Amino acid sequence: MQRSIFLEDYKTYTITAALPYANGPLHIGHIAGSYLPADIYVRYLRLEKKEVVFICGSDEHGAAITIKALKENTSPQKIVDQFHAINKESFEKFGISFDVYHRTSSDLHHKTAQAFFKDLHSTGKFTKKTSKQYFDPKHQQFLADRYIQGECPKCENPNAYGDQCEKCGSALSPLELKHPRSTLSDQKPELKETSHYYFPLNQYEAFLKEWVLNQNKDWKPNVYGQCKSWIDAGLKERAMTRDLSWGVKLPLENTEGKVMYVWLDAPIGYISATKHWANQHNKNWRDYWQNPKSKLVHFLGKDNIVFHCIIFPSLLKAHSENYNLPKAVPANEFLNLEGDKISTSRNHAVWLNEYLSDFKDKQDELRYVLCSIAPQSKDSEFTWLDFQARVNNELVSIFGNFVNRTVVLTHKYYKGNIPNTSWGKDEQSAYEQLLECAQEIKHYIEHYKFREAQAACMRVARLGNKYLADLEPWKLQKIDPERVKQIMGFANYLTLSLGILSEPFLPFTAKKIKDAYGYNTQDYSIQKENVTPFLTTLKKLDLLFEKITDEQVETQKAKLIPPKKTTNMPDQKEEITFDDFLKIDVRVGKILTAEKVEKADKLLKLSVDVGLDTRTIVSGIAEYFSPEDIIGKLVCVVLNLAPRKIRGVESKGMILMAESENSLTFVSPRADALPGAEVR
Ligand code: B3M
Ligand code: ZN
Repeated sequence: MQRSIFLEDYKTYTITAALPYANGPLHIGHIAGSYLPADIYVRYLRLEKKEVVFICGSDEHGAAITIKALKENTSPQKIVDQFHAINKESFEKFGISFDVYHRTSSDLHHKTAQAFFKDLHSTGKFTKKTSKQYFDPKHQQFLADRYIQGECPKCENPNAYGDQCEKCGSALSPLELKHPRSTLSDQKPELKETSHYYFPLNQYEAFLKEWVLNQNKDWKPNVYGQCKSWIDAGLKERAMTRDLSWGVKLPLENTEGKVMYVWLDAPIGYISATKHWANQHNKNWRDYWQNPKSKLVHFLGKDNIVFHCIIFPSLLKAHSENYNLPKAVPANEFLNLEGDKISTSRNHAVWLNEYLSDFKDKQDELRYVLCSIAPQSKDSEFTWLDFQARVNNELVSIFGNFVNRTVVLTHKYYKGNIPNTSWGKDEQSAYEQLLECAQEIKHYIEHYKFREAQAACMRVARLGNKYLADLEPWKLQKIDPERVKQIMGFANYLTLSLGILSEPFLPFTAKKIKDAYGYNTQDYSIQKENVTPFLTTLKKLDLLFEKITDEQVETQKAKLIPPKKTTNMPDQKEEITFDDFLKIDVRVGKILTAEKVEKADKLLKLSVDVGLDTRTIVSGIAEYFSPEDIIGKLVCVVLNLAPRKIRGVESKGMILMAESENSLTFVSPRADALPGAEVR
């Protein structure tokens, strides 16, 4: 077994986990990709008594949040306030032990990001360029590539996006699309001149080749490989500003309406979060970002690799102060779910907040399974059946079973007072295996191999089960109680060691075990001299894990299947924006007169008081209603439908009806609604 890399020893550790966008809840893909591995690593560092700051927070800017606000007719601030609170709480409940969970909408972040921008600008690190970009005249805003749709020039797909055609996979630029339209207003966008600040990434090629490709050959192959293909493909300048109202304003004169590009401000969010934490804890943030004796590690998912390994390091390099570059970026691949990609829009996901309420106090069960299947080197898959199998066959049958046997026997034979005796050769040999497991756990964590580390931890539980099963103290108690004391003394030693070693992976369970022994030190050592002093009494402990039932599995699986249609009603129509909906002017109207239209069996000619005027509307309801039935009725009228001539009669509007196979009914307001009242 290789020795610990802590031989290099750093003074402080700056550990970041990607800042999730505050526009939706977290799902298990996020957790398995970034937050759980980061948390395991950090908990381990703390147990090894390292000075660590574990940084995260909400990424609260970007076009996606602005668009969501627009669509939901609310403000970006309201959206990020809502999801910042939800996600912060989920992380806490799940035991992700951030030292700080900051926000990029905070004042401190805006100031920090602006100062960063100013440094780069004033030292000539940006170039300014003017170009023509699509602009939505209705919404008075420039359109991010994703918000322009049109016909793909390669395959004629009418719904290609400004950055990509999802049908043929071609990478596109907005100007290549035929018949472009804004996804905000559905209207044709205009081309308008705008100036932006660009970061010439191409000038950092030599630096990146040396730093990433030469000096960081030990990075995970998936990370190194992605960096290499980016660098090999040739680096291009990238716009660092956007025409948006939501974001960090540029700290320059005459730049109204421009903000920093979200991928420039978000990683600076790590720095502002550190400042926030340092202010509160009487620390110096520079010790964590500018002291070469600090180790910076970024945890993230594969879609963020380029930003953390190529763009952000180049920006840090360009800054006039000496910032540390990451020592490692142990990014994970993607987690799939029940045979399909996780999809937020299709609701094909296991949401963390829902899991936490469906499975009360079962954080460690999900942590265990997500760590076991983490997509460390390639995409992997979560299924509920596999979740059940791992919990039942591993946590319940191996881990829980061993601890429970120790607890039960110690109480049965000694009322919880742990016998203190010497060790024989069985104990000595098991001790050596325990030390070996502990060494493996450390080695694997230090090399970001968390699946392997957790498996090594489970070997301690297996070792304990085997130790008891081989020696069968329950058979010896009557004939050799002295030997049983020895066995049970050592079984307790193994149990507490398991509690200590499992804390990075299963912190809630570890705490229960440690508390049962009154073990109260922050230490990751399971050496004899460190553990034995705590082996005096063992409190009673409830079962640590319970089996996941088939019903629980079925309930969770059912959540993922889109609800079956129970009627033969037509499918939902294509989604429209709130603005589209607002275009329709629906009012309360009162039918004043009604008469049949000559030679048309289905039509009635109505005069309707719509508050603003009394107008003629022709309606196809004669087969269901006779004129005398409906005079005086209150109805809903689409007021602004373009007038149409029907059988020679001009119809100005439409009466809303609820229609299914054999029935037609009016959508009628209550009697106290007034003609002209708006229906929304
Ligand atoms: N918010 C992207 C994401 O959530 C982005 C990460 C920022 S890390 C500085 O995938
Ligand atoms: Zn195409």
